Amino acid sequence: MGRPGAATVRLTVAQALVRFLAAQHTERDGVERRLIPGVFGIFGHGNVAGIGQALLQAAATDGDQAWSADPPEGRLPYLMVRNEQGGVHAAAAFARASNRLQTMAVTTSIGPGATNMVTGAALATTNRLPVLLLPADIFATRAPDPVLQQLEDPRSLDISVNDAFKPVSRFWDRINRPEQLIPSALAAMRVLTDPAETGAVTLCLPQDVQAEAFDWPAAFFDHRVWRVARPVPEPAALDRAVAAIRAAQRPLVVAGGGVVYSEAAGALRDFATATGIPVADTHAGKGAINWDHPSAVGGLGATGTAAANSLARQADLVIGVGTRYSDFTTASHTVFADPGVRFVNVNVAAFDAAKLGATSIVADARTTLQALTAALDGHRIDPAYGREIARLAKDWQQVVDECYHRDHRPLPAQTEVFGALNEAMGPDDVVINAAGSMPGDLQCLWRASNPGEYHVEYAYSCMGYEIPAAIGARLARGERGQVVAIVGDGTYQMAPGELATIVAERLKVIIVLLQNHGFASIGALSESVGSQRFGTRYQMHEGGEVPFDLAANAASFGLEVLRCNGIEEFRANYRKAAELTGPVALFIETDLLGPSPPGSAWWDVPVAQVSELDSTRQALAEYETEKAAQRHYL
Ligand SMILES: Cc1ncc(C[n+]2csc(CCOP(=O)(O)OP(=O)(O)O)c2C)c(N)n1
Ligand SMILES: [Mg+2]
Repeated sequence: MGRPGAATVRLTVAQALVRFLAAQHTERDGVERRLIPGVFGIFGHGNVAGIGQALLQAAATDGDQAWSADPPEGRLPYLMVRNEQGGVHAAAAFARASNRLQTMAVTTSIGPGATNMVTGAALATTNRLPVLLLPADIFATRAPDPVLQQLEDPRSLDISVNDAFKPVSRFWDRINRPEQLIPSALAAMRVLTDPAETGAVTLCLPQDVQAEAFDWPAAFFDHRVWRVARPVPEPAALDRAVAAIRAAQRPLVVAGGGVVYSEAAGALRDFATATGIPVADTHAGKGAINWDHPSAVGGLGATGTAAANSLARQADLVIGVGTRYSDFTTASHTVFADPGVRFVNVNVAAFDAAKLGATSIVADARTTLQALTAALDGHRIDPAYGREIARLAKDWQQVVDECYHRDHRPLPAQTEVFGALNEAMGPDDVVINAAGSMPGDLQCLWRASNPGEYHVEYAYSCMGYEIPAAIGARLARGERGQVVAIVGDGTYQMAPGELATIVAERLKVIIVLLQNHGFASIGALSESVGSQRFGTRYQMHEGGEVPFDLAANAASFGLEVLRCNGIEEFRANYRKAAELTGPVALFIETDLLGPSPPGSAWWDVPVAQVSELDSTRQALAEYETEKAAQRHYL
């Protein structure tokens, strides 16, 4: 195919894909970048001869393997990870830290290498983060079937384990013939770079097809720029939103990740300063408004601040910007309690914009916030409402100070570790976390002055994200600031493997390893649903603590490890860690039982409706009381 007489280039499918990827760029606001500056991966028989050979040719032009988020045109650096899931998490974190304007590809072998990526794909898609997944696949010719690690489905020879990626991908294709790569690669790039559609993009590459040669039209490899749009609000939708905001007595903004990805933090601050409307944030949106801005009221919902939740309960208009309204944000549809509450949602994705029966504006966050600020010129909230916001925000900051400085004994409370970190870290640093009791504490306590400072993955809340995410964040940030990943002992035991990558690549990250001998999070949840912390501690079969030494385990990867006996030593060791040039872990034991920050909203986790246990029956009574407040927003 192609124009008759047009130039062609003879390459394998894998070589063609690598050359194509090395020529893709994004552009927004006049700045052009490489869309995919590198590839993570693990080789096996499915990709070593195809993609592996092609990457060798693309990486080894001058022997210089140094990482750069802007590699020379035509080059595609390769970085080996230790688990394919870690590769996808690192790519997702890289994309998040790049405001979705860049991401990484991940190459794997077939079978287990491929399916190890399914969890990472789900995380990326749930978080609306672009990642390009290149699992190898079984022979398209089927000549040697069943190949090592082939599933074999008697119903259809067309099924492989890679079909498991379909529900967790926003685009999925299998390249069974070389020429299919052209439309498929272009479609893949469109989805990766579309803020409304983005997520995991999966191109399955049968291992024989990867090595097959074909005459490609030379134009397939031209420098290509994907323009990342800033869709403008439709005038009528803007008018409806402005009218709703002008009519509201107690409006509240909910700032989600869309504010961050759109680089709309400045526009949000201007909107809040001009109108006085309070701004609560979600995990993905934290830092979009600086914590000390007069309108900032902190995290919203199940693990939110008393200030944000109190305002949400009485809000008559909620303006959701770039949020997907997870159950943690809405406190499982209980936190917006005014009977007449209405929503105005700004989102690039129509799916999210329409949630909660909203007046929706399907548009870019920055463009829309600027338009709203202009259209609302002169409009301000009632001064009494402003005083209430200031009082609530001030009261909550006092709670934060108490949580940060408790002097809890004999082991410190986790919130004291966060206080020490928050006070030691600056606007150029980033804190990373995803699962356990930590995200909840961080959401209501962490003082962030810009969005880059806070990287908590709480859409998929996936144990095992934190360490690989530190790789992605470091690669995206270059030398800038400290990258600090907070890792619980549960997460650590599940997935410490990418520490090896961190050491091998000499990436300067600080791992804060919190040991509490169990699941503080699920333990507390278990207690609240009447399940008595069953199965949430690390214990020997015959009872007693498991004698692991996670600090020694981390040190065995080649990391510098500093053991911290108490908060003062932690503070001193953080200062040391910041000075070191290589990766370092700070190890500290904390109290499994808290104390935790005061809760002010609910989370729906159903309790057994019949039970032999008093604890469960009691929890059921409480559950039913809370559940009564749950509602639809129509
Ligand atoms: C992959 C995965 N499996 C299970 C869960 C459910 N889960 C959430 S938090 C948690 C325990 C985390 O333990 P740890 O890292 O020690 O943190 P802590 O709760 O002690 O703060 C579990 C099992 C999850 N979020 N992710
Ligand atoms: Mg733990």
